Amino acid sequence: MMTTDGTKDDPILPLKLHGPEPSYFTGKLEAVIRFMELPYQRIATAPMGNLARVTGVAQVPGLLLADDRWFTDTTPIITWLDARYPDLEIIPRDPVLAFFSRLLEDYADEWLWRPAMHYRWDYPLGADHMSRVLIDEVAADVKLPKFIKRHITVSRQRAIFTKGDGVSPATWNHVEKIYLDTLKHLEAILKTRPYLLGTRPSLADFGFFGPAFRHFAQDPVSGRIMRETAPAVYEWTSRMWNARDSVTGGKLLGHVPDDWGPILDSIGSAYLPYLCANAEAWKKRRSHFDVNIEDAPYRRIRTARYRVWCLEELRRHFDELSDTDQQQVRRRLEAHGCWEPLWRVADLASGVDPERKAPFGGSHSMTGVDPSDADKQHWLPVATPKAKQLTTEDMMGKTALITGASSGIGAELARLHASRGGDLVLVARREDELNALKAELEKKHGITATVIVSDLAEPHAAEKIFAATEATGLQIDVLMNNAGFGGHGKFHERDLAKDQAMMQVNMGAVVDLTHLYVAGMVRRRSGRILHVASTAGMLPGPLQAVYNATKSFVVSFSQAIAEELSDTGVTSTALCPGAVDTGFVEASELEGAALFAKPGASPESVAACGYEAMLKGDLVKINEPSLNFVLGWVIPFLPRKIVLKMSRKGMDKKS
Ligand SMILES: N[C@@H](CCC(=O)N[C@@H](CS)C(=O)NCC(=O)O)C(=O)O
Repeated sequence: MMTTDGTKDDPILPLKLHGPEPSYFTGKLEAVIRFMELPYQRIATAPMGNLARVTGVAQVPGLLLADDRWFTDTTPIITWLDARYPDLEIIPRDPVLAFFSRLLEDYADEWLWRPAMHYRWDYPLGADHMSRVLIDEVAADVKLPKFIKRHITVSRQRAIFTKGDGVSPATWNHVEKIYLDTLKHLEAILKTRPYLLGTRPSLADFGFFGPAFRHFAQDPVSGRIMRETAPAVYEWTSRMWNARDSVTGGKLLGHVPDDWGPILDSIGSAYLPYLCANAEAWKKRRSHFDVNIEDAPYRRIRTARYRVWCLEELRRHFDELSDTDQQQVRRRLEAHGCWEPLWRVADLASGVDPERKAPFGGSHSMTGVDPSDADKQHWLPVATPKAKQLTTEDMMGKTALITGASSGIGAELARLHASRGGDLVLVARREDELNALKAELEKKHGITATVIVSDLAEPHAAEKIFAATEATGLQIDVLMNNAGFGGHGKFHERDLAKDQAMMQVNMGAVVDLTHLYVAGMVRRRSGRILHVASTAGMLPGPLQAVYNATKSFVVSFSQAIAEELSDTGVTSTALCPGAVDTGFVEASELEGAALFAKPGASPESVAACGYEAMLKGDLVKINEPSLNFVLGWVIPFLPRKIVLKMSRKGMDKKS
């Protein structure tokens, strides 16, 4: 994979590293990529939910390879890169040294996180500085005044990462001691050699570099302490940023020198006991737990599933060693009090990455947020883009399922969709009519139409339709719930079975089909739903009591889900036509009703109006402007009794 001029020729390059500049783990991975001399570009990411949708977890960094694969979680990413470029020996080839490197990396990743967050967010100097930097990097397009964005950011970070992670007046000193001791121990090491395990950087260096560079060296309070008390660490931090395989050269030591003793002691007395308490809490499914660490009383620490996995990984790395290496590692771990806590908690089962897919696919974030909540992962309210207005061209190749498609508005909707190059699933009871429409549209527009014969009055009709489209692998991009019928007469004199069937078709099937198909649309973040309701849904209907109530249900249901779906790329539109010239009047026993005395709108014009409203993502569309005015501006201001009388008049039949 090396070209003759020394550059790398690899289809995964160049890399795109997504993460904000001040991020601990983004800095860690960036240093690895720089050392490996891989071409890359860093991209600030906003909002977090966008990254979560592609990586599966709401955390940074996310790494995009040039072959379009996304990676997440620096530990497995580094393992993967190390295997791809083995000559660079990021992870030492000596198995014992490799084990300790992983242990040190893990300690730096997880145990130094708390003091790093503490210095950044608990000191006003740190919080003030970093909230300014962070909102510009990740929340520039959030439409709020900056001081509010900064306030929300600081409160959120404290709630999750300091206070929510057990930092309190009672543990403050202990948390700071972790940092001060780390500086002291690293200073002693770095006074004797340029890198932590020799004269070239390796996994342990990159692990400690994460907190050291982006947090400790740069944040105002911890930075000042580092400059004043640990100049060798300060120098090493810059050296790491500048390290390049081709110029750095150097060698790794063959063993972990004794100067690592104090840090290994701290792993035994503090980090591993914390991991054990966390693992116990996870086993009991507790969201928070209390633990005393080196006499510091940590209370209500958030349980981190990811850190149960960290412990599992350490055990796995040990188990994978040869017998002699295991003995050597064990002796060293025992000497520093690490052996017993490594195994203290039996039967770990984090369930993180059971198929060992990392770094592909999401793991778990430290905030413990379920990946399925990924969309919510921005701590500031992000202005969610309105679902895009579609043009008719956008319908090309999109499949629409239309109920009641054999005639009237349904058939016209099918014709419209086909004329825009969209495929169809035509649903109705009358097979012959459906087949005729299928033949007509396939011939005329070269689209594919699938016929499903179904009586939506049957309770499980929607499930059967869904099973049929699933079985044939048909993805429904557009759902048009058009089927429906009415009925005339006084409610108490009508056949109840007819009204029950009407409720099933007009409401039950609508809810069922929408529920079954909307999930896939949300997942794909794209979809259109059109409900053919009625102006009857906007007022009670004496002599059509159940019908108007069913349409009122549809108008209400469609609007409510439209709001729920507002940030998903899916829209729901209720079309409310007045009288239309279809078979509806006959099928609904309405011949002679005053309202239908004059000719109604043509099904073509109503379908065109509804289809366009659906493309725009309108909430409610009334096809006639005059009706729109009466229903919106007259009826609501009239006394109810008068409205009912007017409505009844429209339904009265001349005898
Ligand atoms: N184990 C992960 C940890 C990544 C991580 O926790 N990153 C932090 C920022 S440095 C994050 O995304 N936090 C989520 C948040 O702040 O909501 C890794 O190594 O990549």
